Amino acid sequence: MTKSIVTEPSIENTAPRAENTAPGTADTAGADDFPLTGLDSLHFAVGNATQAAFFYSVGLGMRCVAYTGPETGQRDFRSYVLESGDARFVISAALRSGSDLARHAEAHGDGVTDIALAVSDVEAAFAHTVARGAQPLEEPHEVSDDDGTIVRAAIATFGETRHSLIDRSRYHGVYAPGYVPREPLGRPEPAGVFHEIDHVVGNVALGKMDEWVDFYHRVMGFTNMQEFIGEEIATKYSSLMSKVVADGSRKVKIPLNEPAPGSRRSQIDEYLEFYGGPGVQHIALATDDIVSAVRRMRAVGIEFLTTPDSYYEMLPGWVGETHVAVEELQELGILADRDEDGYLLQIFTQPTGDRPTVFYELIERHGAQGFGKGNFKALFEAVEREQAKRGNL
Ligand code: TYF
Ligand code: FE
Repeated sequence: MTKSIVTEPSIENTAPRAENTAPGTADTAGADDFPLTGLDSLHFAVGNATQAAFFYSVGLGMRCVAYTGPETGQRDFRSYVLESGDARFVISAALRSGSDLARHAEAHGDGVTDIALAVSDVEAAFAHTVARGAQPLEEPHEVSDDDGTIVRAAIATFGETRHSLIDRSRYHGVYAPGYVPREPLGRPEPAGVFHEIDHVVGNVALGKMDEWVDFYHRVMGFTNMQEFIGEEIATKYSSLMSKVVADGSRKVKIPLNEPAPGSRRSQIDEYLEFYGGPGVQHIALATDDIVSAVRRMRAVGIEFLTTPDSYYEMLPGWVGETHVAVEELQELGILADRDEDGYLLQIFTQPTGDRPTVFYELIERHGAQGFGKGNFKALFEAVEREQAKRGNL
């Protein structure tokens, strides 16, 4: 294993391969579980990390904990680490043109470069995925400072997105070598608005969803979750198809969308055009108190999709009781859904950047393990109203 000093943010995922095509499987023998312990972090390449960090602090109630940049000896980029409960975002921007980081921001707008996975054995995880056809991006290596050692590697996934594989069990510093502790920005309240990442959604090109589902099955050992948007729902109103893959422990859940051919222009087509290819579409943030979360976010100017009053007239009939009165759900625009195991409350922001690409979901689960199937119609109608306002429907 090679050693190096700070390598973050390494975002290039440019080795030649067919556009949007999941790599084939070199070796499917053996059913060893991919040894995944959870989501380590989400990494963003943005045009202005200083302002984005402020947005995530004030808008999403995250706490800035670490920083690297020119003042700490990092001459090429600034990077802010923000946390909320178990969720960690690393937000980076280049200081001059020409780097991979600058190119990523130029090509895609602000977006996710890396869905970093926590693993207990980086070398085993890397060998496992590469043997099954994953495209290697970074060989396993160690990064160390006085606070310990992080082991990391990376493989490619859809578009220019990567999965870093990270073991930080022997690291005790604030985030990683090269980073220094940083005061919170924007006076965050002690309890954030969310405590973990519930799921991360990828948009892939027309006809590629099953290839990427297959990639997660064969390479990562993920399995399908029940919820999916098939042709029937797609042609009726969603204009997209979707399947959900998850690791064995269900800690990492990745719904994958593709556009559904039809008369309307799919919201996924809109994303693919403006993002410049496949990538992360939305990040669902798990909260224990969606009502307070939405109130706090609305108070600082975060905008959500709107839901017509007719939705709330129908709601009690099929969802029944939740711990929040329907009037309060309606006031805040929160959606509700129920399945055999319980109910969930959810809401979706408008795209949070300039391009109609990345947005956020807040989700409060009370038993239900789905993704809000009962809301798909109302949700996709709301998305399409916004798409029409942008002239993209
Ligand atoms: O993650 C999900 O599956 C739900 C539903 O463009 C959804 O949040 C699916 C596609 C989409 C927006 C929401
Ligand atoms: Fe979602």
